[in-house]
Amino acid sequence: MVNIPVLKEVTEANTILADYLRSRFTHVLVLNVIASPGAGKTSLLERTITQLNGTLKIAVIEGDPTTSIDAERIAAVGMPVVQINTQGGCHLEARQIQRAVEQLDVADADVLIIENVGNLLCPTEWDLGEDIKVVVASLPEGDDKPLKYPGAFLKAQAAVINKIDLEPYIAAKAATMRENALKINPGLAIFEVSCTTGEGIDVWLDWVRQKLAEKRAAEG
Ligand SMILES: Nc1nc2c(ncn2[C@@H]2O[C@H](COP(=O)(O)OP(=O)(O)OP(=O)(O)O)[C@@H](O)[C@H]2O)c(=O)[nH]1
Ligand SMILES: [Mg+2]
Ligand SMILES: [Zn+2]
Repeated sequence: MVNIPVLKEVTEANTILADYLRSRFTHVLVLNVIASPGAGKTSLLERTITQLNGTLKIAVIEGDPTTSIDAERIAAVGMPVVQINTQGGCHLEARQIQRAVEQLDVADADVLIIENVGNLLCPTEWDLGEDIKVVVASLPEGDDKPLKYPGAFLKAQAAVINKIDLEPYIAAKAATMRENALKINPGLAIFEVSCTTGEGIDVWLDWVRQKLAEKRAAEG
């Protein structure tokens, strides 16, 4: 029980720092991408970067327990990227984002995408100063995931249902996953995509453009 107030203090300090970061992220749309390991976060980033390239400037922060494999994938498509290794830690925290943005030219970017550590539970509880949490859930994980991990779906504004190219081969159905996600959060914007074939990515990108435009309009 002794640990509970300590953890609360840590998350409160995190929230204060996240609010400060958010106040500094003017003119740039910040997305915090949350998903279980292997759902397709990096694949979605690669697609997003490649297809927005030339129209919007993107910067990326990669969170991973140990390697820089994902950061190398992002660098390979020509984007500025900073890797955070959490040394086994299961989520990113605002203090890590603060350090990462010191190494990125965020003021010059239109969209900053943060790939959180692969984990559908605690990343949801740690504010990184983002504008929007995006949850990625892939169909082969099972269409009941929104019901089993409601927190991520409750706090997200958008849910990307990935790997729909596999639907003919598995029992899970995109329509059921969509229904389950909406049961948890009726306000979710839901995108059914395949990062492998590119299906559905255009609709997702239109939404990102729209959210950036809305943020800039609100800033005046
Ligand atoms: N069939 C299919 N495979 C996909 C799709 N998107 C990603 N994958 C595959 O799924 C695996 C994991 O994709 P990643 O993008 O690395 O997933 P991630 O969520 O970034 O994984 P971690 O960073 O390890 O948590 C890779 O083998 C991808 O090629 C898709 O739309 N369809
Ligand atoms: Mg990844
Ligand atoms: Zn954690």
